[in-house]
Amino acid sequence: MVSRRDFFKNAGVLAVGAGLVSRVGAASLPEAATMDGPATKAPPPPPNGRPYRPVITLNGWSLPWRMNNGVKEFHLVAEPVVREIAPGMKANLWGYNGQSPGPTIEVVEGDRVRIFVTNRLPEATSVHWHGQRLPSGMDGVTGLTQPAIPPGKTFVYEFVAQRAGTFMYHPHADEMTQMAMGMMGFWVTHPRNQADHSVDRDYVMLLSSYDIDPGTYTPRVNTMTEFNIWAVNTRTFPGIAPIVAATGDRVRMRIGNLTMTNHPMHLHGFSMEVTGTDGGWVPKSARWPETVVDIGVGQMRNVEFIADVAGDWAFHCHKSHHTMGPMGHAVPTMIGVKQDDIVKKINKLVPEYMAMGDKGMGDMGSMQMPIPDNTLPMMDGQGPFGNIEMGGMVMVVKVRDGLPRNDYRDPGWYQHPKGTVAYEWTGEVPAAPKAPAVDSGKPGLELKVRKPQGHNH
Ligand SMILES: [Cu+2]
Repeated sequence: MVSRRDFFKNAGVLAVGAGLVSRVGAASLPEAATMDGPATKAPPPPPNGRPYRPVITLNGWSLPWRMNNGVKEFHLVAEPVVREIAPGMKANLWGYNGQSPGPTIEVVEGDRVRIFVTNRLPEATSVHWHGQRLPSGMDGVTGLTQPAIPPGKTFVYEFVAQRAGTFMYHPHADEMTQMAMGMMGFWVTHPRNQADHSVDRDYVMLLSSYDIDPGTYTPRVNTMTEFNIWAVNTRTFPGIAPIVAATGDRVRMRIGNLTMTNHPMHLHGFSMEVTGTDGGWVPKSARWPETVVDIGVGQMRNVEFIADVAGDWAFHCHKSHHTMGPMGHAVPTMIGVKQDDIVKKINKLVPEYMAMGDKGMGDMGSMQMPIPDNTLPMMDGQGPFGNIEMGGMVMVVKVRDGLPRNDYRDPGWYQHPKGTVAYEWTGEVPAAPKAPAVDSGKPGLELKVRKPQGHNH
């Protein structure tokens, strides 16, 4: 038996009395659990209701509930939060129950769910349950299906989780502001039959973006497309927890995109398939192998792969500017430009001016240059072989032999078997094959290319 107290303790959750909400509602509202840090909290098995295997929210947690006459009751609190986006940078955001993204809500297909939403923001809000089948009046669109939830008030949503799958929640009130401020969360409805769609490890991650000037704390909320922070569960690399799996595990990653652009997510080392979307499960016969899955704006994708090769494998957005730290937009290319003298001159006028790399940007991470306070590490993930030279939407899938089933701890860096790491060649370099000779002939004539020998493709 897990007592309610133990449940909260095990979940690493600080329980906060509902009395903070309102005296009248205190007697009937479930506790509003809250979270104070960005560490991943692996949820305990469900204390009551139908069984399921919980998902792991990277750098996040799942919201506890109480059972009330067979109804699962949750309490979401929309409120200002402080989120550590990566070590060295915190942001003043809006979120739910202490963090951005809000806690993941996990239920089982067929559950009747009641969600109390308390608004502690300075403006009205609502919650839209993205992807759910529910009564129209529970869909959370301010003005269209309900009045907005004014500051200080609590509304109730109630519906049956009809369909197993992957969903989100986010405001449908002043959306541009509220989503730019980090208001979003995951919803997973587990299948009634546990054997359906079962995997060994099930991770959830929301892609979000922010526009926060280096040295400041609050996002610009009128930015439309030019965001400068590309985040996974409101964290950036190297601040994102690893995706841990045992060799041979079937791994699912449920990815939702609440940014204003698409993200082609690329998995190294494995082949993955889209097994579901926010619209439902993809039939087996309709799946195909990919190493890059594009997640469009507002879309959700369940991707699955067999983690059959041990190692440290990158999983990242393939837009290279989404794997950068806090770059500005107005940085000119400086490759090949000798800057030493000019930097000294500029520094007399602008002490904090930094030169951008003249041999590329790869050396930015290792520069010991002063950067403004509260700025993301710039391409500064330290790996076992040096600087990883990426930030933003980058994760590491860590596959290890013989990991216990419920072990999600960071196993450290992969120990490569002898002879399996790329290495510097110090011997004689083999002669590079010569390019085929080209006879350019007269202008306007076809190029004559000598046939390569011994190759026939
Ligand atoms: Cu991207």
